[in-house]
Amino acid sequence: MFPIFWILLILCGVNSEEIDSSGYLAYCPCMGRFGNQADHFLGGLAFSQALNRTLILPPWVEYRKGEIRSIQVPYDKYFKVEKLLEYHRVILMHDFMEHIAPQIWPPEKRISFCYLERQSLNKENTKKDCYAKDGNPFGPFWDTYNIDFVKSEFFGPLHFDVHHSDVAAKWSQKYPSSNWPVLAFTGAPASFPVQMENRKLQKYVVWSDEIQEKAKKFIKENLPKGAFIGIHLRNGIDWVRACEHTKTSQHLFASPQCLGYNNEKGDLYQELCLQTKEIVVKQLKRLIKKVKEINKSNEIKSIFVASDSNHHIGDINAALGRMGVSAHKLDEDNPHVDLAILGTANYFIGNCVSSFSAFVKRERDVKGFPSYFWAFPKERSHRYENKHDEL
Ligand code: GFB
Repeated sequence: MFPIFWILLILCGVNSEEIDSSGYLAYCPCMGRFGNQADHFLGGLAFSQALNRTLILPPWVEYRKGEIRSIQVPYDKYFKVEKLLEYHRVILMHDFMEHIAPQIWPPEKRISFCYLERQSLNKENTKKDCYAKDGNPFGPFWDTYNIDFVKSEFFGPLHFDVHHSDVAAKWSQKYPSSNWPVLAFTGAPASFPVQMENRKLQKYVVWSDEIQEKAKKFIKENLPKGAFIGIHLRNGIDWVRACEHTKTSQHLFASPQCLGYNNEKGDLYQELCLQTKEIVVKQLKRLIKKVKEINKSNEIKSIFVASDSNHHIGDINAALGRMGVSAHKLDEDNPHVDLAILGTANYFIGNCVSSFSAFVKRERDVKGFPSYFWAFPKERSHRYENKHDEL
């Protein structure tokens, strides 16, 4: 007999093939800005693949000056959905809510998942709960899709490290898709920084045509013909403050990308996080000279500078003008176009501690393009010279 559930779905106008009987996974990218969210995204993608659930693609959460509520930007504004499908089943959150949720995730079944109960911002709320919508961006995120939760589920001691344990099977045992068609997490089901095993998933995160076009247009219209170095200068006031932590920590944000996840390649130091203009100019000069020696037919003609604050265009032009190299930046503040241009540069020098730089490094690694970090390895170490000799 044809199961009544599927008859109902067809009557409701939903093709049974559209619904993934293995279930779905949603989460709020509620921590940090783009770089942090991108790290988490790779972990969330790996986790949903290990649990064999379709990943509901969260929008990117953005913050605008003067606005108290976050803005949710659909995943496909910046990246191609079809590329992700080469790795695993995914669906845009808007599409899920419009076509699938009415069938398998009605309002009374919406349960939020958190490891342990969280404290409410309202002290009068003492119930054990995830308070998944308390605060910004939590509330605005779920509100974008008119999602309210009726209950909380505390999933501890289960965790997200599917690479070093059989936890994926445990998730499936405890939360079978037949009873739990959607697992909706209060935060990303992933670690920060991204786990080493998940870095290669960057291959499936490919810029949308719109962003690629903007990047190409800028390069064509603004950079002199020839090779260019893309550099990331992270130097805003938030960063200056954050770099204070280099004095007391072994790792900060994305620093495992150069120091190694267990500090195999060294300890954290201030210059790795925040660079003087002298460090920047010196390292650029060195790279330009090296390229000149080894690749005469494609010498460096320009520097593309991406920065959250001070691009140092004047300083770089003053220092490199005599070498016939000019510095350029976007006219507008556009982090995604900055990233896309850095991803295509002939050479890249980034900030090892910044997860914004880390996005570029991963993209270039999967493409086989060369990347370097400011002040790494540490000056006066012989390894520093060797690294550049490798060019
Ligand atoms: O991306 P993100 O997590 O990287 O946050 P970090 C930094 C944000 O600053 C980016 C802007 O998402 C951009 O909005 N930004 C940084 C830039 N660099 C550029 C750039 O080159 N061009 C443009 N247009 N915008 C850490 C966070 O930032 O900063 C931590 O991971 C914490 O959570 C710390 O907030 C202070 O890893 O660099």
